[in-house]
Amino acid sequence: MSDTIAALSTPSGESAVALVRLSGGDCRRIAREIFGKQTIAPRSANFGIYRDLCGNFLDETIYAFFAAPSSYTGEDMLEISCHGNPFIVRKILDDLIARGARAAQPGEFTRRAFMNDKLDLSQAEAVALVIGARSARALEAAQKQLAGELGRRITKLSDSLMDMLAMAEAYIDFPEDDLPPEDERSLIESADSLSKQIESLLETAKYSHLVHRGINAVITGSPNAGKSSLLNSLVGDERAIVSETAGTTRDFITETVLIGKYSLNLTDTAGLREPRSEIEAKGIKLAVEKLKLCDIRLLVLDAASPMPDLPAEAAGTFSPQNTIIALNKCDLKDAKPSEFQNLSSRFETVEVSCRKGFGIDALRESIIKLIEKFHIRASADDVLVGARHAAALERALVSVREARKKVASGAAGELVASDLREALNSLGEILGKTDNEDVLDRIFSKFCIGK
Ligand SMILES: Nc1nc2c(ncn2[C@@H]2O[C@H](COP(=O)(O)OP(=O)(O)OP(=O)(O)O)[C@@H](O)[C@H]2O)c(=O)[nH]1
Ligand SMILES: [Mg+2]
Repeated sequence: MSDTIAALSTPSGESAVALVRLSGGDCRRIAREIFGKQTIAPRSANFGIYRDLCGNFLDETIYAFFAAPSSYTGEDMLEISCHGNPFIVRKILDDLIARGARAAQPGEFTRRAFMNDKLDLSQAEAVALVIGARSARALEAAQKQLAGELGRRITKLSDSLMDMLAMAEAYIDFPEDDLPPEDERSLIESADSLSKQIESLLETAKYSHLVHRGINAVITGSPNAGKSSLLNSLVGDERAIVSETAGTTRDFITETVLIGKYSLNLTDTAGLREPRSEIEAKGIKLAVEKLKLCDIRLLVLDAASPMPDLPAEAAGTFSPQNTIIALNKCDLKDAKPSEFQNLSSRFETVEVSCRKGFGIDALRESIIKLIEKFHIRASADDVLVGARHAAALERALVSVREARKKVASGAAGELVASDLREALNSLGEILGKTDNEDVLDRIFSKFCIGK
């Protein structure tokens, strides 16, 4: 019987309700002792006075008992909802430990769910993704993974590999026989089809981090062009200082904004020009560093001023795939958007006025268009592959290609089978069909306590 773990599953701090969770063999006994009831119907909400071991009143609570295996972890579980006061929560947790439970490690509830086959490893990882999702697209992808979609795709690939393995192994016992041409053809076709499917999954790894961590976007341009005004317009708040003094922004400011289904980590930076002071020089250096590393750039130009001469180091980072021009101050009488035609023929350009608020929605649309054209595949029915999955898929792909090469060159079935087995092992790692404790420790340590 597993030991019983306990943790606060809601954020610590003041709240209307806090949820304390337990999982393990002692849940039933602990619930009976605390609430003084001999029988507790599983899966029902019960009102109960929480009294500690010494009989002191701690709180009025609602609790629910889940009997194994019909629970999140697959073990007996107890959930106690108390008032969201950190002091009450501390007393309850101390009492639970005095009654024989122990404090849960980060991710330990989900780890137990995985160990008890309630979730495969990709689903367990998805629990953290669902909780951390900050955009509609990230949530869509995380929920699909939690529902087992990645697991199903990997299982399908593994099934095809097993068919191929059976075919290759059939000839291991007869080394003097060559693989019949029709089996050889069938193995090659299967290997090609598998490679294609793995490659298509791997494609999503190129942008899954953009979906989950958000797209890093930098606002850049000359001093006074209206960069901070644009950040404020997109955030919908007076977040950055706006002033008519050129060179106002020095340090960078990052805010997360939602644009369509996507989350953008939007950074306002210092205006680019020949610096007039040491502090401004530092700000510009930081701005250029941010520009070099970001995913997309919003170049703000003052439509009423001539085209500025931007430093080559910054200008060199712009391409039509990663840059949108916001032609600002189009409300001014002397604004001349047509003078920027040279640029607007190459870059997506939107005429805006941060002061009057026009063009901002069009800019949002252009940002979505650019993201979906060059950065994140728009279709929502793909499952997104994370870095750990991608590494395993890459290894599987190498083995499948190697097996194909061997079949084509008439190598012995044994050698082909060995590559196919390697590929199967690599795919197995994605779903956790591995007993590598280090991998599991690494995955679950990223969770918070109580998950
Ligand atoms: N007429 C007009 N003025 C604007 C517009 N947007 C910004 N401004 C003004 O332009 C000036 C500079 O705006 P900021 O947003 O501070 O410009 P910035 O690019 O962040 O400037 P630095 O931080 O100094 O590089 C302020 O006086 C703003 O009020 C606009 O759309 N129309
Ligand atoms: Mg500024």
